[in-house]
Amino acid sequence: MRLIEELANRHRESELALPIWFENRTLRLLDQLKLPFEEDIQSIASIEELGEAIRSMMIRGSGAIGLCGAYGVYLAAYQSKGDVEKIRQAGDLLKSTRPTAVNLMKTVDEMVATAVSAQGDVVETLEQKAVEIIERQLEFEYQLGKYGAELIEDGDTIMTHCHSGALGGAGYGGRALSVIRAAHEQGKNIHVFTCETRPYLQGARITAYELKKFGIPHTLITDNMSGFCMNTGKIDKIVVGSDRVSANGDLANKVGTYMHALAAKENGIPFYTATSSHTIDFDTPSGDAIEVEMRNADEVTQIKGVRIAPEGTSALYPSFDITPNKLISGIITEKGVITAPFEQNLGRLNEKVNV
Ligand code: RUB
Repeated sequence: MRLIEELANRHRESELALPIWFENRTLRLLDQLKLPFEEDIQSIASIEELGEAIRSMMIRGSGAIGLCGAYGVYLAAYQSKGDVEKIRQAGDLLKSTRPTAVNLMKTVDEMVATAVSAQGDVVETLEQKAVEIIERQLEFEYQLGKYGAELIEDGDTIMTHCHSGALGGAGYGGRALSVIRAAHEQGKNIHVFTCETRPYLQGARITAYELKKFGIPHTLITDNMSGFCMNTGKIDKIVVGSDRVSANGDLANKVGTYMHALAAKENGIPFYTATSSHTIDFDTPSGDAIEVEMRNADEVTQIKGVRIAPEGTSALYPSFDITPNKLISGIITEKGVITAPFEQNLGRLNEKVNV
């Protein structure tokens, strides 16, 4: 436990906002459901509790739930004293929580494969692996932030959707906010329009909270205002995160993203997704093969438990939508910015930078 606890201490000293960490041999996470009004830290005692925290959106965002894969499988290893069967079951439980974000699946698979092939002590081997995954994801945030910031000009207003930030990632800025934070740290005078993101309000509750923390000027809009803002010249660029990018560059991201991308195309506004190579799913050929998580209709008919529609109203909540690659100007990754033709250029991702 020493290695993984020291990592959290180091990260806190580097002004990172951590979504999840180990402290005093206990897994802790910041309850994102209570933001921005309360910074409530929850202790997680079991893999079942972690699974429930992910399902309930207490911890969310594709990067952060990817980290849950590393922390969770290590927790199972620690508690079971390295029982590989229990580790595998914990991995399956975590993977069943949210189907769309591919990072969680990949991280769990990497941890379980490490357990299966471990030569020495399974618990120690998995602790080292978890630390490696967390460090790697953080490094990706710095790198993609640097590449993405090159696309941002002094004076730009950037629109983002949902929350693709530090608490949805490894602590620097996740994906979209790593680009924005890096541009701001470079001294560029930027302004951010954040869409509130119905029904869970991640944009209003969490993106606005982080932008305030980073000292980045911002304006909150409701999702249905984005077309007006684009059409009246208020937006220069759009940067969103990504829960999964298929091999041809189609993008699964928080529902509403597709609508913004259509309006961006119509108005000639560059539309970027910030992601990492780990979110590109080469096993999924195109967006129509991505499973879109359907959540409980109560989350639409109620806000924080308060009913906003008549009793008995039926509602639909697809948690994500698919933006086809033809609407995407570039995919910002830790290896550079990928542009069309996406299928070909994503395929060369491992070889080339800035294709
Ligand atoms: C979060 C969401 C974010 C993505 C992308 O979904 O859709 O826009 O996670 O951001 P939820 P990132 O709140 O349902 O988990 O790529 O930074 O994760």
